[in-house]
Amino acid sequence: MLPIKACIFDLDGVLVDTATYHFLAWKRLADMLDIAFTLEDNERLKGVSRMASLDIILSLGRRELPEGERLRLAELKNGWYREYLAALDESALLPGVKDFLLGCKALGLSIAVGSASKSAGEVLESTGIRGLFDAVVDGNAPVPPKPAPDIFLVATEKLGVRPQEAVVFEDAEAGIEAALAGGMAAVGVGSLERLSRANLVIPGFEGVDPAGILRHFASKRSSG
Ligand code: B16
Ligand code: MG
Repeated sequence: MLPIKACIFDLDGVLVDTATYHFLAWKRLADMLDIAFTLEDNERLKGVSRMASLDIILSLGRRELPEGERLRLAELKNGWYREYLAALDESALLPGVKDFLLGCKALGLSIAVGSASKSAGEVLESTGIRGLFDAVVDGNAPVPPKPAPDIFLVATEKLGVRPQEAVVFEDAEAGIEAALAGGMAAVGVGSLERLSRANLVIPGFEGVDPAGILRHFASKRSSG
């Protein structure tokens, strides 16, 4: 089995607390449309592209709308989301994230971002971590969205590693499926119940040592 050489991080909900902002903006849209939308429903939107997220909300309200109107609503939500981003700074990094990223680099691992968001570049700049990454692949890449593995596969190509040499960190079921479909190891960041398909689940990065993650996968691989 191949050793781990790279870590690929999802952005929203893994590195940065922007998942809350996505929810608040979608909730505002759902309220405007008079569609009931809960935090539980929101789990289905995590890691999913903007238009696919809108379609999930419309299906909750059993609505069908023409393409032009759907585009207008998605743009409205994005405008509200970007209002939240205007206030973003390093304090939006989730606990332990900066130390974990620096720890990966100290171990000689390559690190990349693999996000479905078109605003990923701006979020990385505002939170001051853009310069740490060897590669960034975001929702502007012309590839199919998660759960297709392409966003992460492009990241491994940019890093010059094979998929089997990479670990993906994800908070969304769609992202875990994408990593596994691409032949990468998947670490769920969040609840074990929701992310049970992952190879390993951690609640967050606080107190987590990247060397421990490497040891975990090294022992799994040597025991087959
Ligand atoms: P945007 P990730 C995803 O980012 C979010 O989880 C998802 O909720 C959002 O709809 C998607 O990005 C698209 O974002 O509307 O900004 O292009 O978790 O893959 O980093
Ligand atoms: Mg996410």
